[in-house]
Amino acid sequence: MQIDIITLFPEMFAPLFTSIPAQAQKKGLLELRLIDLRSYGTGRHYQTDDVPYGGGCGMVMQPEPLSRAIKYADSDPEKPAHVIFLSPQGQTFTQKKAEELAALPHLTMICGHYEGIDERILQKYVHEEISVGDFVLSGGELASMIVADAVVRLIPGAIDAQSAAEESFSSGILDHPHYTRPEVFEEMAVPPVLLSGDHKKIALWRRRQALLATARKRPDLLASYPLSQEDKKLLKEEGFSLS
Ligand code: 9D3
Repeated sequence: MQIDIITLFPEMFAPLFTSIPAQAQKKGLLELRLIDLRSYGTGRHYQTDDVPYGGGCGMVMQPEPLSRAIKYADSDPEKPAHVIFLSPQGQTFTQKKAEELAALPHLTMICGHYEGIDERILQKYVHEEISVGDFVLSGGELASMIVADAVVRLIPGAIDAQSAAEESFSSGILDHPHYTRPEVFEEMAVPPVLLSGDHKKIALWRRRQALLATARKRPDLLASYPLSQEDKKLLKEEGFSLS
């Protein structure tokens, strides 16, 4: 998979050269390109922004440097780019969207700054606008890293097969609690079932804990989760009323 990120701040992207995204690049599963928008700027000062038509405060990112950068990113007719603009006005990013994007061969993400980008870039080049949530960031860079990280770990081979299987099995509910050594930490013991060696029993306990944690902390998730009869019985026993 190829991911391009068009940005005025390529120095912000250390997280994508760490951990799982770094390993995915080393394994050849991912080709990540940071495209420095400044180098597509106009004139001796490589200008990339200008004052807004109609007046008002702040600056708008000019269309020409962006179109030059997008054309560079999307120059292989064998691998057409799906172009995303990170924007507070986009659809909110979800795991479902991450799965959709991970199936594509080529993503190009545009990071905005200042008041935004010239509308004609959206009109002609952008396929989709994505937000990462209803809060205000300083620009699209952190948002693009969130999208890239969530997508990269879904590329087959990027995380180990067992983690991927467990994650997919339990997706839509929260994780169960985790414990490691020591057996007693500051007077708190590890739940004995985890020391029992009974793998069937351990799996059941973890399922129960995951469902309970979800009911307690994120009841909104349970509403759209396909609970089995067994799951429902378990939650009722614990005093959760299900609608
Ligand atoms: C100062 C301009 N603001 C007027 C209300 C609008 C605005 C434009 C651009 C506010 C923030 C930004 C920068 N944010 C992003 O580029 C962004 C973002 C976000 O702020 N929140 C959640 N997801 C995203 S994706 C890109």
